[in-house]
Amino acid sequence: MPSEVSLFPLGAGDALLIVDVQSDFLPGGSLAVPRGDEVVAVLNGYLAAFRNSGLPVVATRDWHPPDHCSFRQQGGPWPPHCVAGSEGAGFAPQLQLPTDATVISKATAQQSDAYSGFEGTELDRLLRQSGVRRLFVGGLATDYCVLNTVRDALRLGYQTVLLLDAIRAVDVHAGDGERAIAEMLQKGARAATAQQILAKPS
Ligand code: VGL
Ligand code: ZN
Repeated sequence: MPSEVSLFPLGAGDALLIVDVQSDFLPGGSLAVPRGDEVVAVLNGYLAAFRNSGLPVVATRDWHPPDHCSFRQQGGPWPPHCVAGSEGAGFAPQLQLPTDATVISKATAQQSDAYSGFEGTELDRLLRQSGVRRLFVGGLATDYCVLNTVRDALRLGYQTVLLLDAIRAVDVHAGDGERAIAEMLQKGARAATAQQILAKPS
C-alpha cells in the first residue's frame, strides 16, 4: 500500500457539523432511524480529528415543545420525538462531543417545523463569525435534517463535505436516502469517508 495522504486536509475555516445525533433517532428511540447508532463511533473518529486540529464542532438538535405541530396528535407526520429537555432529546450517550462544542437547538416553536439547522437559528451567523467556510456534515437523518441542512449550507455558500459513512436515512419511502445523497452531490456537496479525511502520511 502506498502511504495514505488525506484527500481533505483539515485546516483553518473548517468545521464539523453534527446533525441531530439524539437518542430518539437511535434504535429504541421514538423516531428510530434504522442503524442510526452506527454513525456514533464514526463521528467520534471525526471528532477526535477536529479536536486535535483545534477546529470547531457544532451539533444541532431537534428540540420540540410537547405539542409540536410535527407530531401525529397535532396532525403532523411523526410520532412525538425530541421533546425539549427529555431524555430522548439528549445527544447519543456515546457521542464524544467536546465540552466547547456549539449546540444549536432548532424547531423549538410549536407552530413550525425546521429540518435545517440553519432555519430559524443563529447557525449561519455563528459560523461566519468564526471564519468557517467549509462544513463537514454527518448525522441523522440523511433524508430529512441532513438533506435540508446541506441544501441551506450550499445555498449560503459553504463548501460542504458530506460524510457518507456518518449518515443514515429514515427511508419512509424506499430509496429516500439514496435520492437525498444524489441531490446533495448534484447541488455541489462533495462526498467523503473517514478513510479519505483521517488518513495521515506515514
Ligand atoms: C428529523 C424527522 C423529524 C431529523 C427531525 O432530524 O432528520 N426527522 N424531525
Ligand atoms: Zn423533529
